[in-house]
Amino acid sequence: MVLQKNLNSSTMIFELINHKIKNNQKLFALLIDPDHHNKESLKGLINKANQAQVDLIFIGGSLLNCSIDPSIQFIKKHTSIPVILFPGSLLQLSSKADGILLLSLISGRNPDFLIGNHVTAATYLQKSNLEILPTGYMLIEGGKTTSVEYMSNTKPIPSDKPDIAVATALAGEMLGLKLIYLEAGSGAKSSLTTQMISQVKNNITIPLIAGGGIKSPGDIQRIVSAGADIVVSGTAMEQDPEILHSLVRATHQKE
Ligand code: 1GP
Repeated sequence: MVLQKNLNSSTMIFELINHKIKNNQKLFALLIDPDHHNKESLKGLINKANQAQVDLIFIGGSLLNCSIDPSIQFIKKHTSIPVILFPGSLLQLSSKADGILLLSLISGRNPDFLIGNHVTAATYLQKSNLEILPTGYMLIEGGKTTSVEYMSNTKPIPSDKPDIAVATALAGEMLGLKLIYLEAGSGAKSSLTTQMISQVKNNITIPLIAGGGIKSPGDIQRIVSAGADIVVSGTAMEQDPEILHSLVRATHQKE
């Protein structure tokens, strides 16, 4: 008798991440907020992502003006880069993507973002073919109030308290989360500190994602050298899509 319906069994994205890490490679994730694009700009950005050899595409945002499905279908039509939901809210679920960062906002104490929304979404996710990537999402102070801080109604971890970040990331790993995501917030004034990244990295064994306010090859070099396995950048390409190539190159460059 089958007592348990199979949870989504695909592990393709997770294997890709781990394979790269094992080979000492870093990954670049391009964050696309569909609200900030029309078809033409999206097509241009996807072409650039293909040429630059972006590793992953994250899709999501704080608000949503329209259904996310058409944007994902459009992106998937033009690239084979894995498309992963990075949902700002339950409105951003879509079975058209390849996977989902199932974010638990472990730096905060808002039950909706720790477990509540997950309960609401669980049956939908079970029926979808999305690869589930359970992620400990940690908001770190980035020099200004960011959308995620405001929308999630949670306090970020102070940027000069790496010990709190380490303990939070450790707790996330001990709870069985598969990735840790340090987030300074989209458009953060200051990106994550080297000290915070390296201390978290030195204390966990699961892959580390870093994002928020990363906009130059120099930022990327600093962040990957500090120990991030995956760097995420979005706003920089909205301001100047041409910069994508140099950001990906800096990520892939061997130290
Ligand atoms: C991903 O939210 C960030 O972690 C994206 O930040 O838009 O500042 O690149 P930027």
